[in-house]
Amino acid sequence: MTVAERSTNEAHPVVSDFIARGYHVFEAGVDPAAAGDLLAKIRDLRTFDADLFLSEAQFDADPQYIGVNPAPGRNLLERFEADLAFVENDPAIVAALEALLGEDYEILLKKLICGVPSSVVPDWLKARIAGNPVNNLGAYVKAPFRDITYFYGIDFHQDLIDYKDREADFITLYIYLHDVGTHDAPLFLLEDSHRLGGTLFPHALTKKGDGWLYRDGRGHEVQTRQHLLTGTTGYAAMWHACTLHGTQPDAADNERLSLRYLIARRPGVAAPGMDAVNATLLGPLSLEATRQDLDARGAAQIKANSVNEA
Ligand SMILES: O=C(O)CCC(=O)C(=O)O
Repeated sequence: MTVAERSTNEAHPVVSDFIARGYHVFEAGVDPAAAGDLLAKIRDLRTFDADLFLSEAQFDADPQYIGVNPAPGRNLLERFEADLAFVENDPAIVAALEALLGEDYEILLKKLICGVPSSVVPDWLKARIAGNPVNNLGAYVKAPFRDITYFYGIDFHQDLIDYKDREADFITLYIYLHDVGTHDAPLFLLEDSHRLGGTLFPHALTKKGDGWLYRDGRGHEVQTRQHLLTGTTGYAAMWHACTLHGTQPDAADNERLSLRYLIARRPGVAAPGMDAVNATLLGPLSLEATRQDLDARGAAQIKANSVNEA
């Protein structure tokens, strides 16, 4: 890369937004018609109702907490590769990814996320998971449906949580496949939270003003502003792997369906945009342990949830 190209990348608004706030919203989003077409195909394949779930007796007969999320060979999006061009080839998205991650960036993971509405979550399950910080429902969903990730809310977390010992050299890209308002379990994102680098989950957050006071346990703190990601079909936003975000349980009658991508610099390829962002962080770029909320089986051992107080 030439010096001129390097300074162009560092000047890209996605890089300055990541440095200033820890995230970037694409003003124009991605093609809403293509998003709507994909949504219709997904809805033809899957009904998001109470039939998704195991019975309590079935679950208790053999609780499985690991291997209950999309993975290669068990990912609904694998059959929609061609339909994802509206995201992956969108010029604004591509330009932003190149500015942050350099050329030839790598998609680590792409999957469909469903925010499951309260009306379809069985009562026995609601009672069990009340107050848990991470309500990923994969463990309770019938095996054939585990090609999507199902959430009933998740407390503020960093996407670094799933990548212990990995550097925060990747971003998350989120696309809404339909309009998402305040009652559709929108993402809550804490501006400036990326500044403290990697910290252990659950995070030390105290509600203050229009945001949260966030401490890293190492002597630093930052006052964050809470930003609600609401928008219309094709809404697109990107954030740093250390940016705190979460969702409340979906109080609406309808599921929320979104695309979630994790995208990284390719090993050995220059990523001056991300390097410039990471040079501004106060804390570590990687962690030996990222969470302390689970027991050895992967079940919740802590009851605590900040985002539900937001
Ligand atoms: O979509 C959701 O409800 C939460 C998703 C999220 O925060 C994540 O996947 O990291």
